[in-house]
Amino acid sequence: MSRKKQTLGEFIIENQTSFKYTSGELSRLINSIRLAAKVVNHEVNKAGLVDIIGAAGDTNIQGEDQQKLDVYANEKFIQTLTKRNIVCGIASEEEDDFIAINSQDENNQNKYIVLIDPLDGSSNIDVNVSVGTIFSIYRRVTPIGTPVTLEDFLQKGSEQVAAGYIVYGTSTMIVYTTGDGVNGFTLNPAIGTFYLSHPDMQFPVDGKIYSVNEGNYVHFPQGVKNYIKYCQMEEGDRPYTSRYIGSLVSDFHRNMIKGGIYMYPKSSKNSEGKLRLLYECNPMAFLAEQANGKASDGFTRIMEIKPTELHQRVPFLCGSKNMVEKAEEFMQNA
Ligand code: AHM
Ligand code: MG
Repeated sequence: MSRKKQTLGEFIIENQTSFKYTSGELSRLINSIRLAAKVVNHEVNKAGLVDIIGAAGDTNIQGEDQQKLDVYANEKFIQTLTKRNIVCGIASEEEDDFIAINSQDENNQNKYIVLIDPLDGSSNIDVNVSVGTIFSIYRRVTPIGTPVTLEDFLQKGSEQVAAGYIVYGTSTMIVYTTGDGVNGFTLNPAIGTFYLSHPDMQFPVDGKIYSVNEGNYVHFPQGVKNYIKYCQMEEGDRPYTSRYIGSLVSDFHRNMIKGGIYMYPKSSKNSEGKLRLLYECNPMAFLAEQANGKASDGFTRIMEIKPTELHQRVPFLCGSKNMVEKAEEFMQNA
């Protein structure tokens, strides 16, 4: 007889007490992300119908302006996170500055900070390719009941209390960690429930997939070029397979399941790379480490980098441990 699958809601309640700051608030926070994910998923799934029901910039039947999906996702996550009296500050890829939530109110006991990329890889939407949401959660460092400051957001990735992503793919999934391994939940769209489908996810220690935008090859540092050539060389279990979707979440997700490395190095065009430390690299690095993988900028562990700006970019290598270590070796010896 098949065992009943656990829902995300049941999993959150069951695991609440194993979390070191157990107060139920983090569980409520994850729950609010679950809710926003469903709403955004519904909208993302309709993206192909824009020609029929109206493109962004059009006016809908109620006379409201239609929004671009990344703007829509941003609003939905912010609205949902703001309502619950748990979060005191939000930073988003879509907002220049952080948003302080009721932080002038002395009675406000909210202690969590959320950093979010509401719809990453959004250029893929127009062509029906999967996109994702990435989130990262911290406890504030300034006193509760005072206004949040930039200092609350510029914490090292190693201080994260939870992180995860939603992948809007052939199935929609939430994958997250609270520092006790990584679990993945798949949405059953017929009933709007996420089920635990991928318990205790782990990167294979070795892999055979490398994911990088090779269009930038000539602009990459020599160490990265050397590593790419190593991946392509006919020797042992190589050449590796090249797979690049151009949606960080999807490339990461596939590599975690199959074994692989994702790279967005710096280049002569982008001196710091492209990806943002606080809401793209740190949460993925936390997930990677919790899944027995690794993340670095080629020289330093991502989660040890002390951020100096909200929208800071860093070079990013992430994936199966042995592959990341090999790439680091090439970069450090070039
Ligand atoms: P975005 O935040 O503007 O969507 O950019 C992030 C995305 C990642 O998901 C993806 O891996 C990368 O940018 C692709 O960049 P490129 O097209 O330069 O290869
Ligand atoms: Mg992004």
